[in-house]
Amino acid sequence: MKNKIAFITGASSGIGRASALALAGAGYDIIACGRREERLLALKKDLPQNVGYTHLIFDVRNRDEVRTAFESLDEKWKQIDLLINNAGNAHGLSPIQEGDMDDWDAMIDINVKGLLYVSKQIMPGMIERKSGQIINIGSIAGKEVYPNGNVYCASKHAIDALTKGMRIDLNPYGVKVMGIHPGLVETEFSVVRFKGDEKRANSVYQGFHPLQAEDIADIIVFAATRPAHVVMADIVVLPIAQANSTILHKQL
Ligand code: NDP
Ligand code: 8X3
Repeated sequence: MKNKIAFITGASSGIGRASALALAGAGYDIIACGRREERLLALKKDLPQNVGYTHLIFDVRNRDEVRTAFESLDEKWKQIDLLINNAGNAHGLSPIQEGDMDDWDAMIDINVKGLLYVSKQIMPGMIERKSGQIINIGSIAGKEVYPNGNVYCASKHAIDALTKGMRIDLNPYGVKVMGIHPGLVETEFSVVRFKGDEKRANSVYQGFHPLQAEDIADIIVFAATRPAHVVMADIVVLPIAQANSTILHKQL
């Protein structure tokens, strides 16, 4: 019997990379996506030898790049069982009246439109085969709004809404749809948010034990390995120090 195939966006770092490793460990063949090819080549070296691997380089903001990348796959690789819509990031953290419009464009285009462009390529095959699973990586920022989070929170609320919408529209075809909404996970997320300011980024994760990318990957593997009749629909996962999007018990 052939391995199942997972298509993971944002597999070059953080949650996506950890998910690729965990799903490969669970016997999935991996299609790893991102813009940084050297990272995806490094990922391949870390995967077990007994799983299939291929990678695609595209920017989720560019719908032609997304389509061309998907179409470049061999037919066998197009039979995707599991889509992890993970690529995303925050750009900036400032009051809305001071927001940078390029940052706004980036967050809406990557987090929302990118997820749609990728899903648009993969949903038809799942519908035709009447099977498949889509896991969208939202955020606690998609359940609550915190000061200065404005547009990032809006983009993640949109993912929550799209996840619910996908679950409804794909329901007749037996396609499972899930949202995972993490709190603070220690990845490159804050380096991107603070535009390369490593000191500021590191300070986000000081004074408490943040979630690790592997914690989210564990949940993904658990959700992906439930019996056929079981859908894990929605989960919020937080580090123990975090009560919600604004209350964080730090011990500095
Ligand atoms: P990372 O910055 O470590 O990873 C982000 C990934 O997204 C990278 O692999 C990056 O790949 C990819 N990506 C970013 N922009 C694009 C783009 N335009 N086109 C294609 N790929 C892109 O952060 P995380 O692992 O933390 O983030 C993953 C997801 O988890 C995001 O959706 C984030 O919002 C969400 N999340 C993160 C939390 C956290 O605290 N870290 C908490 C809640 C949710 P490359 O640069 O190679 O293109
Ligand atoms: C990432 C977590 O709290 O910085 O989505 O928005 S948070």
